[in-house]
Amino acid sequence: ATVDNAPAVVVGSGYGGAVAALRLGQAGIRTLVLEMGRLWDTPGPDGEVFCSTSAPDRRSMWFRTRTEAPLATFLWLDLVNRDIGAYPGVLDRVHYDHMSVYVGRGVGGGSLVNGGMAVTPLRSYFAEQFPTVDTAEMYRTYFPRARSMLGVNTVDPAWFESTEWYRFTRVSRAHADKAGLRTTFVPNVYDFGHMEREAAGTATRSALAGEVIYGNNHGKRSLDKTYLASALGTGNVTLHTMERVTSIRRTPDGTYVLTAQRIDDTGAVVGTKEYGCRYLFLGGGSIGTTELLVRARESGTLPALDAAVGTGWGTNGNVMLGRANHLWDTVGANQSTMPVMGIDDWANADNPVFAEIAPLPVGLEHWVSLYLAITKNPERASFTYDAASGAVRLGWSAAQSAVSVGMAKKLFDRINRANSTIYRYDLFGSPSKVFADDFTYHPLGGCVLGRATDDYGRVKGYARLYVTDGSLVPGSIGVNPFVTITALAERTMARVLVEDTAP
Ligand code: FAE
Repeated sequence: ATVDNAPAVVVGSGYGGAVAALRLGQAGIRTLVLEMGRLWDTPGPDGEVFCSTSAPDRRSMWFRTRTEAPLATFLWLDLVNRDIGAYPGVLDRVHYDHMSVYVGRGVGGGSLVNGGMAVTPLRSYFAEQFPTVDTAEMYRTYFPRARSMLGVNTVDPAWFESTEWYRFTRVSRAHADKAGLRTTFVPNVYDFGHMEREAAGTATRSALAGEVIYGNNHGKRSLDKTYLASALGTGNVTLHTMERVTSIRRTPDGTYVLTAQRIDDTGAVVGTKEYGCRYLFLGGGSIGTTELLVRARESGTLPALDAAVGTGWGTNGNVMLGRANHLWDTVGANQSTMPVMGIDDWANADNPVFAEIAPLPVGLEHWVSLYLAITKNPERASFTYDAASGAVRLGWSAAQSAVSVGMAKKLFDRINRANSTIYRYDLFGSPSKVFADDFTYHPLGGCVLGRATDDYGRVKGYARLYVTDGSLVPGSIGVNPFVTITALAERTMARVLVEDTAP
C-alpha cells in the first residue's frame, strides 16, 4: 500500500477526536480524521437519516442481524428487539466476557446516540480523580469552553413542571423526595426550544418521538453540527469515513504510520490504506484507543509504550434498573427521551450515587420508573492481548459489576421503602434480573492521564502521540462523562499547540 502523508491524523470523530480536529484546523495544520463509521447525513427510504426506535432497521446497529437494545424485554416478552440486515448502523454493543460496552459509530461518535446529558462533575470529585490537573483552571477555562462549544442548554423549569412529556420525571422526583433525597436539573445538548415546539406541534418530533439510541433526526446538537462542522469550516480538516485503523507503527525518522481498512456497507474489507503523519491524535474512545495501543505495545509496533496502557478501566459504576409504581402513580404514555433530572446522593459518604431519571418511551402507560445509576464503584480492569488471535480482551468480572449493584440497591431500597414500591423484574431478560449490570454506556480509562500519558495526554515513550478521549478518565467521574472528556481535550490541545508544534 502507498502511504498518504498528512501533518496530523486524528483517529475517531467522537468528543476527543472532534476537539482535536477543530483546534488543529484552526492552528492551520492540515489534518485528516479517520472514522470507521458512516457520515449520517443522507435520508433512507423513509426520508429520515436515522431509523425509529419502535421499528428499528439496518441503520440501528453496527453489523448486526438483530438489534441489542439495553432493555431486552418488557413483561418478559421480547417486544423490543427486531431482526435487521447487517449494515454499518449507528449504535454498537461491543461484547467482552462479562461486560458489554455501548458506543456510537459514525461521524460524531457517541454524540449520535447518547442522551445528551451535559453534566459538569462535582469539583471535589474531579480533583480527587485528577490530582495533577489544575482544577481552578479547568473550572475557569476548559469546562466553560466545552459547554459553550457543545451548545449546552437547560429545560425551562416552568415548562418542565407543566408538560406531560416530563411527568415520568416529576413522579420519580416525588418518590426521591419522600425518601429525603435531593434531585437536581441536568443540562443537555438537545435544543429545548425545539422540544417545546415539538410538544406544541410546530416542529417535527424527535425527542418526543422516542428517538435517541439509534440517532435523533432533529433537535440534537451532536458533534457533526458543532465541533466537527467548525473543524471542516477551517478548510484544513479532511474526513475519511468507513476506514478502520487497525495498527500503528513508527518509522525511524519519527513518522507515525497507520494501517486502515476500508470497509463497505456489508462490512467487507475492500482495501487497505496506509497514512503517515508527524502528529497523531487518538480519539477512538476508551475501548477504541486502548485496544489500538495495547495491540501496538504487545505486538511490538510501539514497544516503548508504558505498562499503564491498558489499565485503569471502569464502567463509571453504571447500573440500570426499574421500579414498579402504584397504579395511581402513572408515569404517562408520552415521555421525552432526553433526561433532565438526576437524584444526587453523591455527597453521601457511605454510598455515593448519582442516578439519572431515565425515560421508557414505549407509547403506553407502564408504571415503570427507570434509572441509570452512576455509582462510585472503585473496581478497575485491564486489557490483555491474545497474540494467537490478535484479540484484545477486557478482564472485567461479574463480581466487579456486583459492587455497582450493591451501591445502587442501597439507594433504591431506600426509595422503595419510603414509597412502599418494589423493583420491576421483567425488563432485563431473565425473570430475576432487576439490575442491568452487564453493560455500560460510560466506558472510561485504559490510557489514564498522568499514568499512560503525561499530565496533558502525551503518550509516554513516544513524542507527538496523544490521547484526547475517554480513555484518559480513570474509570469513574461520578456524572455522565462527555463534558469532562471534551474539557480535558480542550486543555490538551491548548497546551500541545503552544508547546509541541513550534516550527
Ligand atoms: P466516542 O464518542 O466513542 O468516539 C470514538 C469514535 O472513534 C467513534 O466514532 C468510533 O467509531 C471511532 N473509532 C473507534 N475506533 C476506531 C478505529 N480503530 N478506527 C477508526 N475509527 C474508530 O469517544 N455521556 C454523557 O455525558 N451524557 C449522556 O447523556 C450520555 N448518554 C449515553 C447514551 C448512550 C446510549 C451511549 C452509548 C453513551 C452515552 N454517553 C453519555 C457516553 C458518551 O457518549 C461517551 O462518554 C462519549 O461519546 C465518549 O467520547 P470519546 O471521544 O471518548
